[in-house]
Amino acid sequence: MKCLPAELISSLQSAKRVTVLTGAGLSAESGLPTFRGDGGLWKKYKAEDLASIDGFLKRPQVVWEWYEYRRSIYANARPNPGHLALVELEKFYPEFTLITQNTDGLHFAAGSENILELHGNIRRNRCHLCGKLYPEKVEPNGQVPPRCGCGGMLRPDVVWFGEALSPSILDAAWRAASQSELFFSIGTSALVQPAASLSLVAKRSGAVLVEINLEPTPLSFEVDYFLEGKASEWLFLIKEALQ
Ligand code: BV8
Ligand code: ZN
Repeated sequence: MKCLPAELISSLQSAKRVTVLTGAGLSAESGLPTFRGDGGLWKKYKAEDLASIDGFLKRPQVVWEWYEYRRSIYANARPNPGHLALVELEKFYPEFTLITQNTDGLHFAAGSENILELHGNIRRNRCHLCGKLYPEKVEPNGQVPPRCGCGGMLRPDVVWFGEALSPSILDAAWRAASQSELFFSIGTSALVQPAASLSLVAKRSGAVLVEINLEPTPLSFEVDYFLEGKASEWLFLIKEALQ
């Protein structure tokens, strides 16, 4: 039977500025594959071939079709109790920032508001040349990937390996991490940079650092609390502790 440590409950109840970083593990309970766990996307495909600039420029059609396949899986995914608990936490705290590495849009769908999508959103497309944004569903106009009016190729509006994150989004994430009293790293393998550094920025700035994961990660020896198990189960207990 899981229960929250008493000191963590008092930190939860007294905090004013809380930041949460989520990864694919939070969406696993919505049926979406993670990247590095069993059955993960990077077990079947090579990340550098499909989620990188080089991979896209080398084989744009293959990459476009792989994202169309992923979007078909994401289309049926719904927010799970872990996403919904985070919506309640946002209502409870005066200052709450939700930083996500996930590109599935499920935090928006759940009703979270102050969201920073570090790695973009697979439910949008953009022109690789001029950056113009396009909706998820675009007319194939006979070419794969479809073309923008400027002639550029469309691609999902995500951040690929080797691409820089949006400076304004990264700035806001850095600021939230450095000002938070309580920082949660939830459902992430803490391997991808610069996202993974945000937990350490929070810790170094004096935040209480909490990790929720099925198994330890490279971050685990740095945290104040490691809550082993499913994100939705721990987030339910955290939400209850705030009622
Ligand atoms: C950049 C979008 C610079 C696309 C993604 C060497 C050392 C350090 C860094 C680097 C290096 N070489 C290269 C780099 C930089 C590189 C990087 O970090 N590489 C790593 C892998 C070594 N980073 C970059 O390239 C970044 N850009 O650095 O730019 C730059 C500057 C200027 C100019 C040009 C360039 C860009 C990184 C973003 C890449 N894009 N995705 C897409 O989604 O298709 S990354 C991808 O990984 C996803 O976004 C995902 O969110 C992210 C992180 O993965 P996780 O979310 O953690 O998922 P994972 O499967 O790994 O783990 C799931 C966890 O959940 C597990 O721990 C599991 O136990 C747990 N879990 C499962 N179920 C549950 C659960 N936990 C709780 N409950 C459950 N039910
Ligand atoms: Zn264009």
